[in-house]
Amino acid sequence: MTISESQKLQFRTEGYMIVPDFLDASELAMVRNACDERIKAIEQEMQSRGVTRDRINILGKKYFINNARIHNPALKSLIFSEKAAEVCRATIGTEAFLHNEQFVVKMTDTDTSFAWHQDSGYSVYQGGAAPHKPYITFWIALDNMSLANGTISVLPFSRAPSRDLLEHSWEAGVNAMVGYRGDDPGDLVEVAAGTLVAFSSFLLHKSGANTTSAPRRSYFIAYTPELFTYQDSSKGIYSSGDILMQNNQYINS
Ligand SMILES: O=C(O)CCC(=O)C(=O)O
Repeated sequence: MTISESQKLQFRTEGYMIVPDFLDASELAMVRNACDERIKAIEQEMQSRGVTRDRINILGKKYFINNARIHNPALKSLIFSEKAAEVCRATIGTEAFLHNEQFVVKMTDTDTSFAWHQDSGYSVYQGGAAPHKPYITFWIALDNMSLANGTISVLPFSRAPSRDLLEHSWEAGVNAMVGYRGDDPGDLVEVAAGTLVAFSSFLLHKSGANTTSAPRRSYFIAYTPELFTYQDSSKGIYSSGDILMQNNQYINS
């Protein structure tokens, strides 16, 4: 897999780029299976506690499932792959540490949209991370993504209020952090399963509701060019921190 000059240019100027067929058929099947296992596990766990809401998870509606690699180690062959390092090299440079990985699942429901935000907005304004250089998010479509099933929209840097971190605040009505309240609808990203959308953690994005009868699954992996701490530095490093690339050398963790 090579990243073209025009993809790199789009990333630099607009904050994102699209890599079709990032996953081959067997990788796609492996990641989908891992996702389906985690969905079952989170549903059982919430049911056993008798809760229907847990942070931004809503039983039967939407799930954000972190650190799936701990239960499904096969995911590490993708997270710590040479091609992941290649995308990092084309976007954040010569150093890359795992920041976070999670499945984002929207079951059939019209209440599954996700408001405008930057990923670093969640890190800083909800997670308590210290200010940091932008990191890279890999948003990988596990299903064909469309307006109907709640794909993402991005607000390219050239139309955004800023290429830097924006202040985010919690909005109870949408059960999410919000970093943009303007009227630009953004650009809808309709892509096939297996496609990677790689975007800066300072890129505003949102996603719509899933109005179809099938779950809509995405896999999200983020890598950071430098390890950063919490604002309260006594809490230590904010990211997962496993190394993918150091000094431009891919490390097979
Ligand atoms: O709907 C999605 O898959 C995107 C979720 C998202 O924007 C995020 O997890 O930051």
